[in-house]
Amino acid sequence: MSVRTFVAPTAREGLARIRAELGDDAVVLSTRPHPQGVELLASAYGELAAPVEQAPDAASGSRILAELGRLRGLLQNQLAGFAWSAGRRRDPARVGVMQTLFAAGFGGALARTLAARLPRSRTGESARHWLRQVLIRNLPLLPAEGDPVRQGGAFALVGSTGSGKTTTLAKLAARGVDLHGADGVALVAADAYRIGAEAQLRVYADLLGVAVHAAADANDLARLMPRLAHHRLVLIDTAGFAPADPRVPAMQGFDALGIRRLLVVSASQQGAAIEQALVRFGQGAAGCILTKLDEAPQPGPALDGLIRHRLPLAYITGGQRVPEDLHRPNAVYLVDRALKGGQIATPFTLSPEDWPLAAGVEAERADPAATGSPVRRNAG
Ligand SMILES: Nc1nc2c(ncn2[C@@H]2O[C@H](COP(=O)(O)OP(=O)(O)OP(=O)(O)O)[C@@H](O)[C@H]2O)c(=O)[nH]1
Ligand SMILES: [Mg+2]
Repeated sequence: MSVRTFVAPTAREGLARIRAELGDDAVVLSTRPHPQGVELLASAYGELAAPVEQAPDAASGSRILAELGRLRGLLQNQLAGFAWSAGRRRDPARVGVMQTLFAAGFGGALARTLAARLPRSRTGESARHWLRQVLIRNLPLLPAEGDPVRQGGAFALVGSTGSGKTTTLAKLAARGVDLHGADGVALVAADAYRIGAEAQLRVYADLLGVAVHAAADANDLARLMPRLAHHRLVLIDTAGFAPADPRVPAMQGFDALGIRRLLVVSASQQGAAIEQALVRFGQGAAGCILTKLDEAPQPGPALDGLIRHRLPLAYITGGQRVPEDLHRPNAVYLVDRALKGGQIATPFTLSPEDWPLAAGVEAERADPAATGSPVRRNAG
């Protein structure tokens, strides 16, 4: 079977040429953009249907298998595209929900789940309103009475390197001093083996007038904790690790010492890095602190992770200033920030003409008349 390549200024002209040269029943296997317009791969129907005349030898057998595999890929590509365009025609509101979420950096798993739950009656503005409300309702927040600083107890700040643990701990400590007085708060540097880590904490402790202790390892920490029991709030700074670091699971050992973990996640990280942090550090954590919102043009991936993992948000931070840049989370603000992030034009955002391509229907791109006007990317 021979597959031929045609290049034409438009898909329509390409199809006309294919028909002229290969016959009316020629099969278009795929199309894709080309600097001169569009490139089409096509085969005459008769050739496609032609039976294999002789038993193939081993070499030609594997060539046939390879060709069949390629054809299967092309076909899947086309079918995915047809499904996309059928879905878009049948249910533009549902597709619009997915596009809004993708543009804001939310992932496919959550986008598909939410789009599937969009009530039939919701379209246009009403669908956008529904999406915003669903995100707001599903973003888990620690209630005010569960505020770790107000409630008191021992909390270890854990998370990836540089996520903002020590700076956030200083902000929490300042808040703790406001609520419980300097005597009510103690700090522990549990990453004492790192040069400068304890010194960084001591600077904040001195500024706030609170006690600071160092724990070289888990045994040290176990010995220290009972001695700090009279403090209303004990904040433990830990060393940052990459989520895949083999030392991370040992942090679950804090639980046995009565220390609750607060996962510190930078909102400006990639979705995949946030997901790893949630999976590796977040198991059994009491809550999450989302940092660096001031640096995150698209906090969508972070909200996506919190919603899927049901990890409640305790605080957010939006700057380096201690103690000013620490706030209790507000779901309306965060969801609106995330959806607004979807309106930023970046080279990483899919544009309307990329959507069918991403779904596999390159053919539609070349012939917009066949599908009607493209769905708006941003539902704002
Ligand atoms: N823009 C911005 N910067 C922040 C925020 N929180 C922390 N930082 C900065 O991020 C950098 C790292 O902060 P640290 O608090 O040292 O982070 P860490 O998690 O303790 O780092 P390691 O202990 O090395 O794992 C510092 O320059 C902080 O000032 C924030 O909310 N916004
Ligand atoms: Mg630190």
